[in-house]
Amino acid sequence: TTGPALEPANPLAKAPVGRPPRTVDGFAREFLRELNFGEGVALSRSSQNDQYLALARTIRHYLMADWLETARRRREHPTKMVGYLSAEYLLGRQMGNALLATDLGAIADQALRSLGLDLRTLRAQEVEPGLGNGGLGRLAACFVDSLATMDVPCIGYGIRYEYGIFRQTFEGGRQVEVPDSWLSLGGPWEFPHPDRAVTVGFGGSTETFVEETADGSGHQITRSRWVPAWNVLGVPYHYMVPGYQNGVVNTLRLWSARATQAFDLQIFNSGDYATAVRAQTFAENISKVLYPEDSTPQGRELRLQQQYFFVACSLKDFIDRTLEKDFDLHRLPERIIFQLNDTHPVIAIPEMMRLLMDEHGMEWDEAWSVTQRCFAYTCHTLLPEALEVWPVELVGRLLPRHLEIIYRINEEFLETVRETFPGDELRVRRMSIIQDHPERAVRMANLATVAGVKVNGVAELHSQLLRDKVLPDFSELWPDKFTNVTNGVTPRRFIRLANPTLSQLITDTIGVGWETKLERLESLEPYAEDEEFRERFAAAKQANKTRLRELLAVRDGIELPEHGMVDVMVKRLHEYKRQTLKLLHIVSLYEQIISGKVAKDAIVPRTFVFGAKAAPGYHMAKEIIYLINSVAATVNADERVKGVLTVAFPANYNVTLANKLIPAADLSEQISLAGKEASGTGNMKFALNGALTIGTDDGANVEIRKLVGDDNFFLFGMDEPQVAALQAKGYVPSAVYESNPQLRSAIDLIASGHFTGGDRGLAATVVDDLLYNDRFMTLADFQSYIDVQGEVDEAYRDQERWTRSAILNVARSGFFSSDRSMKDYLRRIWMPTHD
Ligand code: CRA
Repeated sequence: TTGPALEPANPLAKAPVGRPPRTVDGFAREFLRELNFGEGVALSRSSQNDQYLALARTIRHYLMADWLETARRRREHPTKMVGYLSAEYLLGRQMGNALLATDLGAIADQALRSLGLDLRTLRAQEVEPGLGNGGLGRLAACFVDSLATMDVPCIGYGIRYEYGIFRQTFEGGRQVEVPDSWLSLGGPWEFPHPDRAVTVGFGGSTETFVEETADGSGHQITRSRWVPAWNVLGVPYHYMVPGYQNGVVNTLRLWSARATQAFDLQIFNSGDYATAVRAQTFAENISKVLYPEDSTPQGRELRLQQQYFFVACSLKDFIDRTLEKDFDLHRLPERIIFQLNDTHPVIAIPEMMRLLMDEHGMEWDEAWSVTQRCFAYTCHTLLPEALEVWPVELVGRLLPRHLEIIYRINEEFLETVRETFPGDELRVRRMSIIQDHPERAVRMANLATVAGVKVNGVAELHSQLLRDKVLPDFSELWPDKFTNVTNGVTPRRFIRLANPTLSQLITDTIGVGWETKLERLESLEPYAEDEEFRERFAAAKQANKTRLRELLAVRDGIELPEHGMVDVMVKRLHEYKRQTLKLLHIVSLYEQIISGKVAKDAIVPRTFVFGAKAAPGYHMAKEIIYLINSVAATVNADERVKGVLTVAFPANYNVTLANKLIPAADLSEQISLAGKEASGTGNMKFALNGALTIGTDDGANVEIRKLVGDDNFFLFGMDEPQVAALQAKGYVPSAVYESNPQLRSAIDLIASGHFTGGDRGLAATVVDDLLYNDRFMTLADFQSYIDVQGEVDEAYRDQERWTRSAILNVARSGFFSSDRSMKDYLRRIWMPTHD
């Protein structure tokens, strides 16, 4: 608990915390002080890690006054806050971002130089916090960045996983996962507060008891209360979320699980040390590791424990610590809106009901009225297997009180459905929060939709399909509940930090300030016709390609050619994203050259770059990775295609690598089957960095194409209605194979074992799936893809035209700033009257 307000006699205590001097000497002194007093080493004896840690803490000092001041301001003038509830935050490295936010880059560089150190080397020491899988986690990181930059009060709540997303290595072309021990060399960006730990219960049972109502009428009501069987502690770790050069620093509060003290005592008394230690480990397991599934969660018990753990800590933290002591909880919706980042935190809904009723004495109707105004739900998927359902048996065992509450919410909800649609029991069954088949389970998306103020999809097409196909009954019942907020990305990290050369050119051309007003990029448009600007733009791209070549040579021992198109497909490995379609394109080009059907100099030299992690248990995805690596090895070693086709698959694609790869790309591959990719956010980063997109009419690609124009976007493949029609008609992939000689040659070459050392079996899993299953219609879109890739080649040959298009992509993509996404959330969901 926080102590009483201090009334110290020493006036120094009232002074604002000091800011270190923003001079080279001041910075150097601060750094040495940290090295000496913080790390306990002399410069001459310090390791690079010591230096990195001291540097991180030095930069932190420059943010501290703003952080404390932001917190004070928010406490003294409380307004409605955003509580962003997300199981993932894929933050990326912190140091570069903190230097940018404080505008200390040049000072730090010179100060370190004066001490014989190199800023770039020290920055490269940082292991990025990979506390997320992919798009959803990175989106959360972009959103908190934007909220700080816009000075919107927000607390990001999540889990401090001890191990984030695994580190990917390749052995013999196969993915091998290595634990990501990102904290092993110290966590200089975090502030642990073990004294502010929160207790969270699990298991046990509920009891009912009779109580007189609070109104003094003498009426009696039956209440329920939860008696958990075991507890864990949630220790908050605070992270700074600095706004961009605006003096605002918000907070990200991530929870770490510890065993409770009662627990330790019990152990001590029982004398059973081994059991005690095992139990301790059991408690701490809850925040041990991030589940590495992107979009397709495996419903594990520990995962539900994680979800409940972090939302229980977060709600308690907000109600007990963030609100004033005597705050009337009936007015809670005036002070908080919790945004549910997908279904992962949806158990917060019954938890809020439990807190309001069982701990704060509200009755059902009051509690429900409050709860219904405190949450909004973002759905991030269209894949039915990604909508989480939790077996009733499991919820009942882990969270018995919550299951009771969910049942009651469902009962009252289904009553409404029956009143609105009398006699329609099929509809009732479809809409029920509890499913009966294949097992009794809680449908978390339905629960979130019933309780939420709003439900939003993450791109226009996705929000439409969400209404029409995923939750049609709900959108019929409550059409106004549904809305769209198209995703966005932070221009600070993904343009300014990732692409300094382009950033400089933009600033030289349209002046400063575009980083926070990204729509201003539109004033670059006329420069597409300016030859000098085009030259500088192309030179920036070339510099980024050189930077990538140098990095991959050192990082992965990969040698890239100096010239030619850089064609990039980076994202999680998933069948619906269709990395195999990209692979078929490469194999087809290769096959046509080695068989003499196409002359080597008839095609534009290309470097194909892949980056993708597969969920460790996703067998097909891992086979695809193996096949990509096999094709890469064969193609790169074949003299007949040397200098024309190069395939690079650097291991361990993460935010750090993205920042180097995306700015170097000429072509962005966004080739999911239409109707499957909810939004995509990589697509936006590429367009903003001047890559042209080859893509289907899917997710946010639709909006990118609308904005950049058809002439500056390579559209191919079926659209969603065509996909649905083909599905309905019956899709036979082998028939496509039989009827298309070019496709046949490519698949036959793979099947022959040409890329797998002559072993046909090694390619069979992928080949057989394409021929006899092909759930995501790769073969159906093959010819269209190949044709449009031909157009890409043609366009690239005219470098002037290509650069013009690339410039227009940048100029017209300002819409995709996450600042704009945040404005949309504010207006449409969080503060509907906000302007
Ligand atoms: N896998 C979608 O698939 C989307 C991000 C962020 C995803 C992407 O198309 O851009 O969310 N969905 O909105 C998801 O995680 C649980 O669902 C993603 O990252």
